[in-house]
Amino acid sequence: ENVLRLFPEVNQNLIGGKSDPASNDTDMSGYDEEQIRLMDEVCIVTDENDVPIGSASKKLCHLMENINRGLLHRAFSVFLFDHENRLLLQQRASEKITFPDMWTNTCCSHPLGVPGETGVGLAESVEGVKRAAVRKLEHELGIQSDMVPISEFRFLTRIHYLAPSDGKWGEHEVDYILFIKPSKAVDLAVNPNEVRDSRFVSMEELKAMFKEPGLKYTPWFKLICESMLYEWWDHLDSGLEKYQGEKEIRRM
Ligand code: DMA
Ligand code: MN
Repeated sequence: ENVLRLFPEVNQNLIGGKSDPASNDTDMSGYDEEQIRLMDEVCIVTDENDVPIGSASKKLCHLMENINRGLLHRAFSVFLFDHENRLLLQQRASEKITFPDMWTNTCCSHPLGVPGETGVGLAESVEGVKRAAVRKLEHELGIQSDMVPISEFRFLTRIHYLAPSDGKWGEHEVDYILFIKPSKAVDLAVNPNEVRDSRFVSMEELKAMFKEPGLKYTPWFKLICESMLYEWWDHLDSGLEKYQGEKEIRRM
């Protein structure tokens, strides 16, 4: 309730919330037209316990001036592996408004305030996030939905973190971590407005890549690499169950 009192722009309808005119006075000149359009997507605003309390535009949710006043939203991070247990990385497009050109995990985005992607309890929220993940794997990487069936995603845990991008934009999210090792090999048809480059890496190759000068990494990917990624990755083919479905939110 506190957060909602601070943000009259936040729509208290969880589903079907319209993008808020009040957030649209931010100067967007100089940014990519398609990425500006995507800033009108409706994100799920949550409290610190990931309980949905409203919806607001992606733009409103990613302005540091709002984040600094406590605005928090729901997100997901997909880690997709191939048959050799190599992880698919992407380099974000230069067109991205937040964290452009940085290397990161396979795909990240937000479940939207639409039927099917908004959940209230954990089980329902996980289902919503998996549907959003299928949608964005297609949009960003051109991975067909039948190559990444909902049943093959494994939800591990939620991570609550805050990270500035530049002075104006940043992230403050409860991020659902999803692993998937599709049973069928995926074909990529990368969307250049979203993704500048992509590559599959082994654990050793990723560790070596971190030492390469000139490459930048997203803060959430770094946080996950520094905490649990390699342990989860080690258990990809056996024993991952014990890490799945964690109820506690990890604060980072
Ligand atoms: C947002 O990712 C989600 C996380 C976990 C940072 P993003 O900026 O790539 O979202 P989108 O692709 O929707 O712009
Ligand atoms: Mn976000």
